Amino acid sequence: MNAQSTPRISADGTVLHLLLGEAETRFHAIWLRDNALDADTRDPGNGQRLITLGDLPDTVTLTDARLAEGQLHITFQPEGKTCAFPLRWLADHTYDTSAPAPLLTKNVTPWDSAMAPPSADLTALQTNDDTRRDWLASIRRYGFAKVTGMTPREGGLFDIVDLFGYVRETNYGRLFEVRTEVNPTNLAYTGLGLQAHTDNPYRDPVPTLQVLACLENSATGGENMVVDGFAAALRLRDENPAGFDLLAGYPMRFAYTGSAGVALHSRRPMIELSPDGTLQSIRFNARSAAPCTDVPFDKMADWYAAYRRLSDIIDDTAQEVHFKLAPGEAFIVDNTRVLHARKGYSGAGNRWLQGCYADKDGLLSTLAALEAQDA
Ligand code: AKG
Repeated sequence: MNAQSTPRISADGTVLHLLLGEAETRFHAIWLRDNALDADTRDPGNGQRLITLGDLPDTVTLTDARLAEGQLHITFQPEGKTCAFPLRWLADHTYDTSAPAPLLTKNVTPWDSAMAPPSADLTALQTNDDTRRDWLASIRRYGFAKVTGMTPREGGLFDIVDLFGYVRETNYGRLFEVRTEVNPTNLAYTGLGLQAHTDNPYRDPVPTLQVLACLENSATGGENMVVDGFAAALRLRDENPAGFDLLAGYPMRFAYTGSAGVALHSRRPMIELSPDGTLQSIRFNARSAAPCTDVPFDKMADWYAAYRRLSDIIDDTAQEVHFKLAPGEAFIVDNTRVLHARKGYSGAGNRWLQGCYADKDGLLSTLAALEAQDA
């Protein structure tokens, strides 16, 4: 079959064979009918599907398939309905592959201490769509980016969230103050060092983005570190595949009951995979780890060994990028992937950060819209 050859329909009419590029690919008749692009199937304005599967015949077959002007035209039976599919659209939506799902999606690149932090100036982000698109794309790729050139002021961190979406308010407020408090409701509000962690693992769903912006940082210490949790998980998998499977295969428990009226609990694995094996998220937070009760007795020792090794990998300076935020600087992390840490601080001077949460769906949506604008 060459590029212009006639598409072929299987003898029972349920499968279409089509040459796309160099390779022949198959589509099921039911898949094509369900995903038809015509105005009776999809609303032309908002793109939403107008039908349910119950509106389709029990058995859908194909009786005619031909190519014309870059489109595939096929006729569905028993409806007798002919629909057109752009070949480009079909190429973007093929599923006829035996390759296993990749461990990382295509827009994700793991990193270690050699990575230079992606960074952009706030005014440029607010005024230049290309800068904003590239900065958002680096958060999608690396799960982390810095912002410079902010005016150090209370609530200034919301300017960062305004670049792509909305704040996720929690029991810590719309924003939270990260500075030493007399009776802290969270160890983050002390001068203690904090091991690299993802925030709020005791929530389900977790806030998928976290922003931390610096207003003052004259104390000694208080540097920040970030660690790619996906890179750490991949390193564990290379060293100890069975340990990786244990952390991915059993739920961990996380809890927070540190302030009145709040009792947050979750039951999720530390390494979360999609059903077909792609790395989806990391939850790691020693402060909020609750007793693990879901690993069978005879696997608990191995589960702990894997947990200990993951913790050691996360603490390895070869995995971490570190920096000291200056007033007017901030960073954002993908809280489903990148862990953040802080060195302890003390002595003269002040350290004052403000933090807030937001969600990645809004960020990815804004990025996709900016990319579509360029396409
Ligand atoms: C948090 O608020 O989640 C922190 O880890 C605080 C980080 C810092 O103080 O730099």
